[in-house]
Amino acid sequence: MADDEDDIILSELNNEELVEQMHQDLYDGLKDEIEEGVNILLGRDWAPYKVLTEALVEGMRIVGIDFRDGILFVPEVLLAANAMKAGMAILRPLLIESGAPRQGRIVTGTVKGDIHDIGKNLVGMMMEGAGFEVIDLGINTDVDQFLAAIDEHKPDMLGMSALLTTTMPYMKVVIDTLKEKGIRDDMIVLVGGAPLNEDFAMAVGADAYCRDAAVAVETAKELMARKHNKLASA
Ligand code: B1M
Repeated sequence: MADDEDDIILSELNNEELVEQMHQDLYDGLKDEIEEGVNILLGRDWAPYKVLTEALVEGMRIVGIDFRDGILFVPEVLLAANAMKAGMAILRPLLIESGAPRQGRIVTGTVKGDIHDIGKNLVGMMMEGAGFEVIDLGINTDVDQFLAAIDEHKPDMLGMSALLTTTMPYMKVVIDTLKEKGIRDDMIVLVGGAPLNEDFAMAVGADAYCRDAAVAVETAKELMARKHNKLASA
C-alpha cells in the first residue's frame, strides 16, 4: 500500500521535475520510465534534441561522475546505458527525419579495445539528421575494418570515437595507416570522445576534434563545404 502511495506519476510532474526524475531513473537504469519520460516531453512539444541533451545526456553525465568516484559499478552503468539507448531509440527517427539535403558520407566507429558506443551513436543520429549518410562499423573497430569500409564505401569522412585514455592512441594507428597507404588526404578525419581534446586531435593527424554531436555536425558541414570549394577552384 505504502509503495502504491509512493509511486511517482511521471505525467503529473512539471517539466523541471520530470527532467530531474528522468536523471534519477537513468541513474537507476529504469528503461520503461525513461521511455515514458521521453514520450511525455515530446508530447509537451519539446524538440527531440532538447530531450536528448537535457534529459538523457545530462543524466548520463551524472552517472559518469558516480562511476568515476566508485559509487556506481559496471553492472549499474550498463543498466543506465541500456535505459539511455531505449530513450535514444525513440528520438532517433525524429532526429533523422529532417529531410536535409544529402551532404556526404561518413564511416564511423569506436576504435579497437573500446566498447563505448553511446556517444558515437548519438553523433551518427545527428549526422543523419543533417543529411549525411552514416556507415557505422560499431565498437572495437580495428584498422583493417576501417580500411575495408573505406575501400567499399569511399566515404568523404572518417569519424572515430574513443572513451578511454588507453584506446585513444589507436586513432593514430588508423591515421598513420591511411598515410602509409597514400589515402589520408582522400577524406576528412574527425575524432571525438570524452578524454580527447584539440591538441590530441592535431597530434594524431586528424582534421578536427569534435567536443559533442552538435559540434561534429557543424564541423562536418564546414569541412565538406571547404572541400567542395577547393575542388571547384582547382
Ligand atoms: Co566506461 N568509462 N568503462 N562504461 N563509461 C568512462 C569512459 C570513464 C570516464 C568513467 C569514469 O571513470 N569516470 C572511464 C574512462 C577513464 C579513462 O580512460 N580515463 C571508464 C572506464 C574506466 C570503463 C571500464 C574500463 C570500466 C571497467 O571495466 N572497470 C570499461 C571499459 C570497457 C571497454 O571499452 N573496453 C567501461 C565500461 C563501460 C560500460 C560498458 C559499463 C558503459 C558503456 C556502455 C555503452 O557505451 N554501450 C560505460 C559508460 C556508460 C561510461 C560513462 C559513464 C558514460 C559514457 C557515455 O555514454 N557518455 C563514461 C563516463 C564519462 O564519459 N564521463 C565512462 C554519454 C555520451 C553521450 O557522451 O560518449 O562523451 P560521450 O560522447 C559525446 C562526445 O564525447 C562526442 O559526442 C558525443 C555526444 O555529444 N563524441 C564524438 C564521442 N564520440 C565521438 C566521435 C566523433 C565526434 C564526437 O566522431 C566524429
